[in-house]
Amino acid sequence: LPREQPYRTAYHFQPPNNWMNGITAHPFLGPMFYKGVYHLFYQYNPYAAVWGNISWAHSISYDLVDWIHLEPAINPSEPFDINGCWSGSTTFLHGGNPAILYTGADLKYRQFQNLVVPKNVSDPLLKEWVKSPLNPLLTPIDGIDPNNFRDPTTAWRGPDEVWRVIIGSMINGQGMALLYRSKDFVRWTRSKNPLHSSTKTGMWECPDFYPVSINSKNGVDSSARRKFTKHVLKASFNSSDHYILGDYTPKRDRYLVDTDFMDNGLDLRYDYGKFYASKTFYDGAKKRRILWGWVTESDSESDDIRKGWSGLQAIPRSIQLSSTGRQLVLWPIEELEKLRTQHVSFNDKELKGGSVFEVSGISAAQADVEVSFDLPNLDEAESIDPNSVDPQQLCSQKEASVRSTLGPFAGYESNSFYRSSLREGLDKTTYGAFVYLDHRDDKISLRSLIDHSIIESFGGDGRACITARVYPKVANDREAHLYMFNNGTRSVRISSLNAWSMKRAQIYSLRRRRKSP
Ligand code: DQQ
Repeated sequence: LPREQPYRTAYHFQPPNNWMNGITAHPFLGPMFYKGVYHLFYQYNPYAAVWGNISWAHSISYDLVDWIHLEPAINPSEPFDINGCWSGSTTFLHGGNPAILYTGADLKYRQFQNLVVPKNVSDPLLKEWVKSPLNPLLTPIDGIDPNNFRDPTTAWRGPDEVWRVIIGSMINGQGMALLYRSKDFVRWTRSKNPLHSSTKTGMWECPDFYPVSINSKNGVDSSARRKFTKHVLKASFNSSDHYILGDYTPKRDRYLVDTDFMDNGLDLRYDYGKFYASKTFYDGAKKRRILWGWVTESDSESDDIRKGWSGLQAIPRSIQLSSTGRQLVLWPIEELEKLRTQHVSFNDKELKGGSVFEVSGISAAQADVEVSFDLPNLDEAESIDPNSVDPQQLCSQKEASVRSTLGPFAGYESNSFYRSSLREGLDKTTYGAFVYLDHRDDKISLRSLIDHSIIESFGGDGRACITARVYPKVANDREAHLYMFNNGTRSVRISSLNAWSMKRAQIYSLRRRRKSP
């Protein structure tokens, strides 16, 4: 990494420069290609490292690890999108051709839903897209707030062959997913009732709605009609991606939820750290559902302008329903493991109370670390009522250095965590989450992906994830170290530790640099 760019990542997705935000369309695997190509579209400002001039940048990959940046697929050009081509999604129509529905903003930031289709479906890279002459397809009428009407999902087809799509909104202070139906993907009718709404949230951005299998690891296509599924509804609000589970019957588009958004003591989130405006897609080649999420910077806007870029994508995660059926489990896609290189490992090591030791032999600033602990006798642990305690607040009050009998022994941390706090003007929020354990569990595990200025952690085999940004002042690159610590008074036992240095992903750009308009 160039010395002047210590915070650029080595294996996370980021454009060559400028501003990036949420995934606009889900990436998809082109079914008409000889070799499958993953397409990723994301919100991008081609001119600066701040939000504005939003267009749909386009990158392609064969494995979701190495990327080629192409020219943006959709740019503002018409009255209904002149202020930005915002979030949307791709859907495969009959015959397998993709179509995109996206939100356009006009001069007053009023929002409209528009359609684009590939100019040439036989181009495997789908470089050029054309806006439908019928745009805008949906306008904010009949009580819809024109400034809160955006982010259409991937559409799905019911047994009646009618398409459904939901759009994020807020009406009378209630966050909701407006539901529309269409026979031809062009003329859409609003359903009398939203698919779901909440009095406890504000505007829902980037909703997502999809089936997950019960008792199977396989992902499910949004339009598939399978019996043993639950439906996930995700909405982005309060700077987090929250989800609920329920049963969906397409006949009357009824969605009966198991628990609701912001229910007491149960706030299910994809990630309890920095992770927003995410989107899933079904990868038919590997029969899995994959999640992409946007990770913002924690430094200031002037820092972003100085470094010339802002925003990362988290490593794509596969999504499954947990064996309990009560939550999702998320895990980095297996393809990432091809970047693993130098490896250190050991088993069964006692970590005495108050001790710390260094794990050496890997590059700590660019690493994949898996550790599991024997679950200690919990009779001696302090007990907490999850219904009345907010884990993030608890972790903010009691930092890792506060000693108790058992722990905190949360494993390890990169030196960059500490040193990052030397810099001024950063958002240094502490995150925290509960990990739900099963009475059969005899271990507790943590995997972390460390990549210069980002750390993604997966607790309990993906039952609770936390993503954070770090901007080390001193502990950059080779100066970063990895430590295991136990700040409790009792010993804990590391059942196994595996850590790898990570290679850089191969990123090529076929994109022109642009000057301001
Ligand atoms: N940002 C987009 C919107 C979306 C929000 C505009 C998510 O479409 O609601 O860039 O960050």
